[in-house]
Amino acid sequence: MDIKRIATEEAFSPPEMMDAYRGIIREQSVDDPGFYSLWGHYLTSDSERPRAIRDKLIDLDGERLADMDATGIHHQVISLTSPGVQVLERDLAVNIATLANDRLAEAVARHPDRYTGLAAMAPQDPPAAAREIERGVTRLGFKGVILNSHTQGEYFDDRKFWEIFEVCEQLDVPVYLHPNTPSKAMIDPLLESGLDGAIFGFAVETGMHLLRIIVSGAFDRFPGLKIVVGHLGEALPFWLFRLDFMHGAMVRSNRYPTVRPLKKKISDYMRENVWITTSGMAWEPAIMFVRSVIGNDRVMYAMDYPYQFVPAEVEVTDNLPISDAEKQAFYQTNAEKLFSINKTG
Ligand code: 1DF
Ligand code: MN
Repeated sequence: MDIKRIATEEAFSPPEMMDAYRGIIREQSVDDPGFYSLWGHYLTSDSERPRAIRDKLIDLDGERLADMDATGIHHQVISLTSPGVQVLERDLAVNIATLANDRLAEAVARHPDRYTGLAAMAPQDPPAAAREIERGVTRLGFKGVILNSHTQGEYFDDRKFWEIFEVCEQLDVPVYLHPNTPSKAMIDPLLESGLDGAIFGFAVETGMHLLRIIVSGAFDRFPGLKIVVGHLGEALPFWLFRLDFMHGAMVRSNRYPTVRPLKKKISDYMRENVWITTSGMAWEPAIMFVRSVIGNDRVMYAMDYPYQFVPAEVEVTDNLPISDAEKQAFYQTNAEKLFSINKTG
């Protein structure tokens, strides 16, 4: 069977954004300990992995395509690396999002069969973000939007961001809710033990963000909104039973004025509005579990290039104990449908 492997959480950065990050580190100009932990490491360390990541992030041609060929990845869904422009001062954030989108669109135009792009945007300026998403989708051909979790401590359950959800629902493009380091208000106990990054803090932050969005009623307001999460759902699939039980109990007993009844159970939104990728989770039992509770038609492959460029991991998903048709859905057709990727691509 001729299966195309589509990797759905693959990162890039224009050099200009890396320069902006260097400026923040030099000036210590944002109050975001997670940012310094993450990018202080990747931008200043001389060890092998951060050096390789720095080089691969800014490449959208030779090395990236060679790495894809070497691992049998036919197609990447590419997005601006975390935290994207969300850590930048508002006007610079708007400008860098535009620049990143122009660069990514040019790369997709050079390699249309190999890349699909997601639009970057600056939640710091919601009307500008909505306009940039519209430009990205209707003019640049992007097939979704990247949201790198919190924006300077703010989360998308806040109604001030909902015009961004509204335009995504209207354009029928998914929002990839990608990790960021935990926001300042919650990072301390993780940071002091070295657990703030991709090892665990990313999932704490991002799983919580998705839950905040769900319990806020955002999917009742925008029933067509589609959200993608990586890392096998940032641990939420394992929690569905308890989430449903406790949310129902809390609503019935009126425990919090902010916890309102929802039209559906939390697990229903997870199965109807959420898609899940395997980024960083090349582990058969966990993948099989998530497929069983979320559905085979909404679990997709992701590598997390260049952060987790481990060629041998592709064998794990190649060897999943599923039929060829299911494997084609997992690697290819689920992503083609969700991101409207041309079948010939
Ligand atoms: C890391 C992992 C960094 C992921 C990422 O973006 C990232 C890491 C800055 O290992 O530090 O996207 N990830 O998704 O697992
Ligand atoms: Mn990632």
